[in-house]
Amino acid sequence: MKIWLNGKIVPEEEAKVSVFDHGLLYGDGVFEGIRSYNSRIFKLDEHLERFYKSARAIMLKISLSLKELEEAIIKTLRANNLKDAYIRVVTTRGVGDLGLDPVKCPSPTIFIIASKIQFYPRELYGKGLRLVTVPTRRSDIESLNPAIKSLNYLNNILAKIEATNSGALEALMLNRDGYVVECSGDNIFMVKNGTLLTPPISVGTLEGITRNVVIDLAQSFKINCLEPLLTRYDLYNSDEIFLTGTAAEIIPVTELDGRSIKDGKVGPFTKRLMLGFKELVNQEGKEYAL
Ligand code: PXG
Repeated sequence: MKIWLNGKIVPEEEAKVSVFDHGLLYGDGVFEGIRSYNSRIFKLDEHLERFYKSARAIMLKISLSLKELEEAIIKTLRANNLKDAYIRVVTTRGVGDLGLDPVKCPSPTIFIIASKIQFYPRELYGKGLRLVTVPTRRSDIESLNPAIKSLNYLNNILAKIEATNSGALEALMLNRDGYVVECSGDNIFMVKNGTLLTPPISVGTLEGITRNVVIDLAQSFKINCLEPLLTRYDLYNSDEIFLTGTAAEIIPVTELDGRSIKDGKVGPFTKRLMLGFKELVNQEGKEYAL
């Protein structure tokens, strides 16, 4: 595998960062996960916009222009001969001393990994995932705003550990007030009486790119979509549940906290949106030649 690191394509074995990099010492940095399908990078502009916004929020300057970063991503895809890829773009505060102070880190580290990823087992897309609510609450907006896609993912990792300990692959996370926020690495949707519902950004949800794609798809299918406050009670009594994420795409949930959702089968709205999503990723996106 070839990695793009600080402006150069290097072999995986040579793609190394310092133990003094604040990305490692403190999780001081931001990242994006992007997909390409059949030589098209899906929602590239949206991902890069979020990347620059995350960096701005933590006062981290990205040395590359948008155009240069786009070129670097395509260069990485070419170097690895990938038509279908999961792309990870990461920038950290860079090398500093053992103190927290980011001012002492003069040059940010930036790297791009392009690889393959299969998030959930294939068969779960046909039969649905088992989800559990975990005790760890999602970070408060006032503490560490989840809108910032930072390298500080311990909140989500704790949730993932709790889900794994309960034998589930994904964790449902609530906020301090007990409202449904999202999962450890995916957004959540439910269907009730033909209406699509997803938690609002204001409860501390990451504004997922896939979440927005699903909202747009619903609109084009004339499916009503709302963003109300949701509780676990609402989810337990829903007709359908599914999760969205760049890596996961759209994955059905057929059980939550031991309750089967409706009849425990993947519902018609989920199926229709999954199909619509599949069509979209093959039509849209920034094309590149290998
Ligand atoms: N919520 C959170 C907290 C995320 O981290 C999403 C929602 C979905 O957003 P997009 O824009 O991808 O539709 C994410 C993205 C992992 C992993 O291994 C997950 C993400 C990123 C990197 C790794 O679970 N999630």
